[in-house]
Amino acid sequence: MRILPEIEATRQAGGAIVALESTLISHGLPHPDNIEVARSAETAVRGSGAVPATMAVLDGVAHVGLDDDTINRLATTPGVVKLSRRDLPAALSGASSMPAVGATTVSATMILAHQADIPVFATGGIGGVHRGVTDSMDISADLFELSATPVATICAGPKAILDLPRTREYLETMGVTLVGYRCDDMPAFWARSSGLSVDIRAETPEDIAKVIAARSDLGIGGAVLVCNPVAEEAAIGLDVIEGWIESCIDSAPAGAAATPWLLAEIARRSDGQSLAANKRLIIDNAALAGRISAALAAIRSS
Ligand code: PSU
Ligand code: MN
Repeated sequence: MRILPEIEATRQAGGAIVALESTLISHGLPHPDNIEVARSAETAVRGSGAVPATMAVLDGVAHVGLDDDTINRLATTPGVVKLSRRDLPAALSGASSMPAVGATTVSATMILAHQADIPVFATGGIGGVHRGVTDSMDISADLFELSATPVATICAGPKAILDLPRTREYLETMGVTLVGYRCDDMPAFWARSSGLSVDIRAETPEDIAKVIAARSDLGIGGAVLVCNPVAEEAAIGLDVIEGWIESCIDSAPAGAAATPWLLAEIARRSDGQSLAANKRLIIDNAALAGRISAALAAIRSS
């Protein structure tokens, strides 16, 4: 694992750090929006008083914190592998026949963050139970990770392309603490509400940090999942989104390619409206995560 010196120093001083993922750079957003968002998310974390740690695997080594050249490489190289929990061993094996450059999903980023002792992580929207699950059994590894790994995750809800009621149910069954930041309903990524409730509403980053600290002190593993609805100005109505989804979901590929394909297709069908919402929510989640991480660091040092 290679940790940038600034991140290592912050960690040793008990300062605030926010982990960021890289699948949204390599597979979630088109070029050059992906570079712009990767940089803006890091700037937003800093603006909240924390240090950003964007994760990726490069030439068989886990990187905690990326320089500009590396972000450009992840944003422009075709064929970067999408790494989730199951893929990390091969990517980190050093074996010459294995794919050695990969972008990390929510699950892989949480694993690396936990190893690097980073308790807070920001993404756009989590993966979840896919529509048609009773045939496909397609459930994102993100959900298992949230149930197992103690890294608080800040998101704008599960992606609206998913089966949202079943995703909500899975989170409940697996004991993930679902916190709404100033909202009562679980948001749905591009939309501010899914119509499904969160477990608990919090009004401040400080209160969220207290919940994270309490879960951590319990030692039960698993995550607090913080849902931050996309800003009003960028939000799209769920009924509008549903039309775009229904018009293309039957053509989506199976497996790991499904989510990137649907995000790109819906960006096209929405004339960039979904892309604009996606960009905005990633940056806002990074900013909120920075404030939560700073509040958590204050609790830990008191
Ligand atoms: N948030 C975004 N865009 C993305 C993702 C999150 O705004 O592309 C990525 C995350 O890396 C998440 C992945 O883990 O989508 C989910 O993929 P899947 O459904 O294949 O598990
Ligand atoms: Mn899947």
